[in-house]
Amino acid sequence: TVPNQPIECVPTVVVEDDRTGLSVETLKRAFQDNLFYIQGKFANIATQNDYYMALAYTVRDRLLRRWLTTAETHTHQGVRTVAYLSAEFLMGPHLGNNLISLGIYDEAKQAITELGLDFDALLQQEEEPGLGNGGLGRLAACYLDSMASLDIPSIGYGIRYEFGIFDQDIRDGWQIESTDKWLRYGNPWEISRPEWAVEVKLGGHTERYTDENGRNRTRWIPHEVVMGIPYDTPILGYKTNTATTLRLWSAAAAESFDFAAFNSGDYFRAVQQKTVSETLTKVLYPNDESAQGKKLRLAQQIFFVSCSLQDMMLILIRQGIPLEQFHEKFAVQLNDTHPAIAVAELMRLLMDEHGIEWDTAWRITQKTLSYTNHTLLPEALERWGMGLFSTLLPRHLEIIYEINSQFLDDIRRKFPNDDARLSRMSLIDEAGERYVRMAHLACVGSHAINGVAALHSELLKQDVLRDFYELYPEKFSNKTNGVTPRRFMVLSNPRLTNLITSKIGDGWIKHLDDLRKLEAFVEDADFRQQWRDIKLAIKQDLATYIKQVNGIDVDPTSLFDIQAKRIHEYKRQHLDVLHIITLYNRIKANPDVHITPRTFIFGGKAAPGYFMAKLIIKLINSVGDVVNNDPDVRDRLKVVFLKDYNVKFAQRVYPAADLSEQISLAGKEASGTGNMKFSMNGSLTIGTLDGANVEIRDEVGAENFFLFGLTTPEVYELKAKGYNPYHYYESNPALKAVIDRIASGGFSNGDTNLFNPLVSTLLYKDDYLLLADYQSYIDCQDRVSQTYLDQEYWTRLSILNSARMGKFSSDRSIREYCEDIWYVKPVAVELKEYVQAGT
Ligand code: GLG
Repeated sequence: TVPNQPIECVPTVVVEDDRTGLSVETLKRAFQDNLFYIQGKFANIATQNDYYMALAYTVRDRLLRRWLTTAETHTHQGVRTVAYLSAEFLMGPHLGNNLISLGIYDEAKQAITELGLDFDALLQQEEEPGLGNGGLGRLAACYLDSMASLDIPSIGYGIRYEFGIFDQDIRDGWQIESTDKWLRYGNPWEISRPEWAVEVKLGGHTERYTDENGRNRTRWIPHEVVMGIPYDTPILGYKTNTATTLRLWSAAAAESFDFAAFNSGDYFRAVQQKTVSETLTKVLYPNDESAQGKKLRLAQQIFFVSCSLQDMMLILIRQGIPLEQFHEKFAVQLNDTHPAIAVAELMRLLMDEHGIEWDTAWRITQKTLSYTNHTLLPEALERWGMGLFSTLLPRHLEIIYEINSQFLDDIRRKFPNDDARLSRMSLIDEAGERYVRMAHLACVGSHAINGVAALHSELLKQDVLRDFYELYPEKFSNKTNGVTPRRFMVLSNPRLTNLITSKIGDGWIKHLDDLRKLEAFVEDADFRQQWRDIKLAIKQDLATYIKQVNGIDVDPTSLFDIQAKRIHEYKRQHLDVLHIITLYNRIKANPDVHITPRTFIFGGKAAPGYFMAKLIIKLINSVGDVVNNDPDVRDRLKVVFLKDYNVKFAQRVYPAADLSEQISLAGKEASGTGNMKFSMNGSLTIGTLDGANVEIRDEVGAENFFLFGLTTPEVYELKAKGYNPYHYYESNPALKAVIDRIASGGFSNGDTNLFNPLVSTLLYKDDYLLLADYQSYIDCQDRVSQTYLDQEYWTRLSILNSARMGKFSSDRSIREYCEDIWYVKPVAVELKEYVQAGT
């Protein structure tokens, strides 16, 4: 069906019209047009969602020319492209961000307002695509924004989960999960491309055969074939013409009907195959930082990896580029081990499907792939039981065995007579039940391995990947995470953005280091007053929201102390709770004691099967019930758990914080990225020397950071010499009183069982050393309370925190990946004769 004459799709001269124009009048007309022709409604019966959709389509139209021109430019110039493979992309709502990137936020707001509608309500109407758990998925989203903004040819590949991360409700203090039906009312941002579908094989067995050239080859006879349908979403860079693609794969049955069954009258069985296939991309696994070894999860991984690699090959084949050049045209980044099966799959495709010899295929594979590790937690390191692996991926297992045998030979040559090393490094864990080790596979098959903060990268080399570092030191580097200031400042904090821009211009939005220019205004009392007024107004807004949703009155002038992130024992939300109870005990002992008023705000989801994390949520709410309602407290302390923390909500929360809690046990949090988002928005940090906190403190200066707790070497040392939490409990009366109040039912109406699992874990196990860090944390919090009393001084620190966060732009991270790992250069996209973004 290819036309004989190529059709000229891109007219050379384009007149601004209702699909492209950026003026208020044009936007209004376009909106009304879309309401009528796309939504099919007259205004009098249109719902809020219809209005949202009409606006979304209006904005999408304005992305399309940039998007298509980007793809065309890249194809035409034969550029090298970054393919970012990630099982999670936690994008957050698209509408506001696209308006910012196009530079028409104010125009759109005016247009919608003039039509008599509530613009903010329309932004809120968007169901965010929650296709990720937390930091890892959000990092992928920030990196797409930066790659587009820096004009880096790139594509994000992932999974189009029909149900993303569950919605969280709180009932009687407990987390209740419900299905995230984000696609219910349609998704205006995506375009499906069924014509580019590919097939993925699963199960079955392999066979040897001799090809027409007399070469021994392998073919895989699968048990099942599933189709992958790509859905594309444009990701426009900030005020540039480059729009990158997020390509998410959805599973479908290869044949919707099994015709044999259909003809024999078994209609039900005929349709069943369809249901089974589609299950593959139904739901995101809601476990942050834990690997669970479930069959469907492995199927999801091979599914999206195979679809993506085949897609890249088709892109080359369509252009007549030989696959021997694969590594020259694509730099494929593995976001954690979830896509690590790419090592075996790329080998398989090159050899079995395209007849390339092993040695060439192996060279291509290693040059193409690079691997980012995101965790040191042993429970998060993926390994797959041999039984499951061989049933689902028989051919990949053969390839992995061959890679392993050559790899082990290599180690034998470099480290003779070191059997312990061989078994530690093998791709197969042979101790007891056999497993495939995905991190090892990723390390062997990649040319570059990186951690996500300086400390984390060091610990990888010393600890988790030490043997690999000794074998290939040249592969290792650090790439400290970053976050996009477009979403997390410009979009979510317009008031602060305008103030900053009024002083230093808007260059900082693309060159975040420019924020340093704010330091010149620290001694300007007017500026400090404006800075404070803005923070107060934002806190007032959050207070209104809290009143609406939680029914709790909070004082916007109190210190907003926020911990918002996934709930996990290593992140130590319960250490924060121990502090709250400490203050409460002080009040109970002496109601007139001086207390700096504080509002403790928590947000975050717990993995549905993670009992301790869910109990921590219950504890926070139970402590809140007591503290918030005790007349002795006199409203000086308030505890709020905000339900259903997600990107949309995070955007409200970061700007409202005075204090950001980054209190993980040193050596456990790979980087953290919320720490960066808070600090950029002028929050101070209380934190341990963990993850990127270390670098944040280096940047803002020790005097602008509330540091407490053991360092990583001290943690190792304490554990080595035998840690006894009970000793801390016995010897610290304040700590004992806190634990006793929980244990004795002080927050559970006298029930001593409810929180017993938490209490006894702390007293007798305490893997995350809460009791060891308790006193240091409390002392530090007392310094925080003292400091907050001097508002002028606090404001100076707040300004300096923002001013010194330049390093933590994801633009900086992406530049480093481009230079050291991907070797990819920016490519300008020209629209010619056309309205440029942001003009
Ligand atoms: C991980 C880590 C975080 C890190 C994030 C992005 O736990 O510390 O900031 O990835 O690299 N699993 C995660 O969310």
